[in-house]
Amino acid sequence: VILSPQHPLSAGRTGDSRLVRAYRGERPDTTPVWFMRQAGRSLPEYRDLRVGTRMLDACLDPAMASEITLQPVRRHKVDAGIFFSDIVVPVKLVGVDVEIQPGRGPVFGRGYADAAAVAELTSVDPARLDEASAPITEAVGRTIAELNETAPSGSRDASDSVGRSSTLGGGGTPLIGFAGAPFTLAAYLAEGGPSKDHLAARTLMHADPGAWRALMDWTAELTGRFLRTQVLAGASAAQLFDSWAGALSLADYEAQVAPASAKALSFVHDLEYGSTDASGTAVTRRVPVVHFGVGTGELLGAMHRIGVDVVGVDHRIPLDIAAERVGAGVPLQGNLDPALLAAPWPVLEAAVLDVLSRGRSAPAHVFNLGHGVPPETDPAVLTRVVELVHQ
Ligand code: 1CP
Repeated sequence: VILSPQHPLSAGRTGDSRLVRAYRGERPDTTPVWFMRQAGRSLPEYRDLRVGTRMLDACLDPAMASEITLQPVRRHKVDAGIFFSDIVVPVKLVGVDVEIQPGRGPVFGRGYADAAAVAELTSVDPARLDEASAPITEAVGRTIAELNETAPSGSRDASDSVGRSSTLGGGGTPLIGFAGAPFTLAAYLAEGGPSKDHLAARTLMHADPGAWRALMDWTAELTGRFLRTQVLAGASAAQLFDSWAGALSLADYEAQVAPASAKALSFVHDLEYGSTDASGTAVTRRVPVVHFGVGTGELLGAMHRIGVDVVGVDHRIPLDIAAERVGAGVPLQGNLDPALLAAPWPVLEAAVLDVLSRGRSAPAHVFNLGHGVPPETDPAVLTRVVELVHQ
């Protein structure tokens, strides 16, 4: 499927941005940077806007979701926006009882930890999501309309030898779409809410492999459709968050989880756009996909093998070691320890430079944190980190 001519990738607005170039393995003029959870509670303008609106209502209000997505781009001059939403939004949109409780996270009306519960859940056709996705499509559309006009200065290489920047309609900041990977979503669904060890999901996968496969299959299609909607509406890259995959052994990950994650990504892998390569020859490219998880040092190779372009790495494993584990030729994203955002500047500065230096072990590197921005973070520190990375 070829993306529409108005899509920022097809229209040449984001295809040569620092972010998309790094995601396809090139080294742009400077390392691109964005932060997981860059939108949200660390920003006073976010806290102001959210007063009186519940989290999932904010996600489904296109004007609000778009504004929140844009806030950190305007403030920090990061190289990408990440769509303001949540991994449980598609579950909510097909009518499942779920809310996001402040300070806790997603909480379901019940847990889905046995065959009967899973059968009830999966009786809802995931294709119904497409009819309910209008708020997502509209929020992404509003967001890219503004992002098209907000390229951080120099974010496209001015010295492009084939003059693409000037011939293809100017720069724009890419929007990253995202979705939860089936396991991370299933960890919440099985438990009925947040948990530390995701025991209900890990038990179900062995206690009732049939029910587990049904749950993973359903979740994969639902979350894959959510991701596809965002890309069709204008996202220039996609990130699959398997935040809790680090709770699994490599064997369980490969046998019980990886196939469902690959199925989720099949909903975006067929989306293509026309571009030109460095010699000016016409090429067709796929939308770049990043795969991230927490505590996944042992899983990095397997997480790459499901068929992604970029592996996101948390702070527990240095990028040079991660580069060895994923194998040659794979761009990496990460991995400053979020705890260091509250450290004295000289300590933080040294840590940022260390991440950048280790990132040179990979063919390309997108600077990020090892996990999300802590809510108490001073936003001025994030802006300063962006400036340092860009220097
Ligand atoms: O009212 C609030 O501010 C609630 C806090 C909040 C926010 C800002 C939640 C509840 N979700 C979000 C937005 C969100 N969720 C984004 C926004 C875009 C950005 O990064 O700027 C993203 C990417 C997510 C994805 C998400 N939700 C993940 C994967 C990423 C990660 O952090 O590992 C997960 C695991 C969730 C579940 C979730 N939603 C919210 C919370 C507090 C949690 C985690 C709960 C837990 O610890 O289990």
